[in-house]
Amino acid sequence: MTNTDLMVRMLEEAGVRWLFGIPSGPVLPLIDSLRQSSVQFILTASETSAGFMASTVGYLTGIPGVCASTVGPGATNLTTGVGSAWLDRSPLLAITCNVASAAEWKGHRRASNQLPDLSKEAADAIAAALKKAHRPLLVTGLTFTRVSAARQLLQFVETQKIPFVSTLHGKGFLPEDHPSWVGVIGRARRTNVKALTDRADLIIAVGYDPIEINYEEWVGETPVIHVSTEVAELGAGLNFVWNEACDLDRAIEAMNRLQTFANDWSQETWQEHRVRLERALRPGGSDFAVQTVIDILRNQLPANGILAYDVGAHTHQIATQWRTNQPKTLLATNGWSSMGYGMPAAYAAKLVFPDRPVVAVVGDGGFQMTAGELALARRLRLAVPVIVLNDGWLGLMKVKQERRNYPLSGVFLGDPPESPAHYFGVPCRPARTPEAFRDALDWAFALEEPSVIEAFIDVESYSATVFD
Ligand SMILES: Cc1ncc(C[n+]2csc(CCOP(=O)(O)OP(=O)(O)O)c2C)c(N)n1
Ligand SMILES: [Mg+2]
Repeated sequence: MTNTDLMVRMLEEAGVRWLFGIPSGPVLPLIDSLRQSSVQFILTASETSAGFMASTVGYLTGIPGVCASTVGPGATNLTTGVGSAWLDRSPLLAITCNVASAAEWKGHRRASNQLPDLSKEAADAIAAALKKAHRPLLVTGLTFTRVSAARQLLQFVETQKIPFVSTLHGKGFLPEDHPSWVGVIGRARRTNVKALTDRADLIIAVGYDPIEINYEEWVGETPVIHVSTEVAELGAGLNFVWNEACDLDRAIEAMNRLQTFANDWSQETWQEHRVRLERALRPGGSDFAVQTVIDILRNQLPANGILAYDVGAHTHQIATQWRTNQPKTLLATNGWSSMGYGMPAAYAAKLVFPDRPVVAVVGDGGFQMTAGELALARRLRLAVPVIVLNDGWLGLMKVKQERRNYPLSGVFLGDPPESPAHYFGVPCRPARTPEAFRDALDWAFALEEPSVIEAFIDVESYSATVFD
């Protein structure tokens, strides 16, 4: 048995099913050992995508996603995906080739079963704070996505009759059609959401990871109870009344056993807030803007369908506008936040769940970075529609220049050309109206192969929704 045979056997024993990457001379023995194994080698167009695909498999399955590259440029390309997995907290194993070096990497490990059970102390702290509070608010985040039974927290919400918000990553782990749902923090129409969260006089953060949005950016001096597997950093001005690392599942169980504490919120307040938010997300102007695309797609994608999206102005809009009641139906990067994530993530999701509809939404800038992966989708016949938001701009950069009163410069991609019949053999259709987009989606979902839909949207609506 060779070293690479042994590596591959270990991957098999861990339940790994795919290894993503691009070979080089030193990687060839590994590729050769894979041939006889249950682990499939998936050739990507760039190592960056291999890293994103591995990160997505890790997130969806809990088994580390595996990627491999050559030394030097392969490894530096791969690190973009590795960084993304690191900050999105996805298990990932990256394999590259060795060069002689004295450097030694020391990792650290802490299994979740080593976390103290502070459930009683946490529940006591919450009870004492709830007793004093008039308008408590619950927030969930990235760490909450790893609890065993996220839905159980709904019992706490309903017993205490309190509203909840989430971060982008927390979406779907509590149902977003619940009367207590009041939004997503820090994304499109953030000021609408902040108008409500600013009224809270207690923030109960369950599984909140500041990697997405630092507390400093939105909580002010409001008392915070931080219940998570990691303690939060004590930023200046923050007012933590509880901040301990503990077993989150046990803490939620204890929270559910608390008696009801009265508060001053009313469901009407939350309902009026939601109506205002929905309206603000859909400013008038063009008939065919990002919000139209999102509404139509939401309507046509089944509840168990998976949407992977990229990084740009559209990320902000999707995070606030998209509604889901199902965990892990939205794939996005929100820490490292690298463009180019959306397409590989969607393809990885289709490998993991071949029987579920999977779709990618990407900006035209991100598409130009990753279009080569369409060749991968064609080779593997991954029936994933890629929706390109062809607005002609690095939309997020355009909005940022406007907000900071810079003249627009260096952010125009050019007027989008007519759509080609195909990219790398993957068929493509244009959509310039809501009707054409609906038809194109029907066409794409009926195909048993990959497709591209180019939605020629008006960029201007972002100026009203993103960073406002
Ligand atoms: C690899 C990488 N480079 C640059 C950025 C900074 N950045 C964030 S969004 C964005 C523009 C994205 O444009 P596009 O893909 O067209 O999406 P849109 O904003 O138009 O929705 C840029 C340049 C980034 N996040 N990642
Ligand atoms: Mg764009």
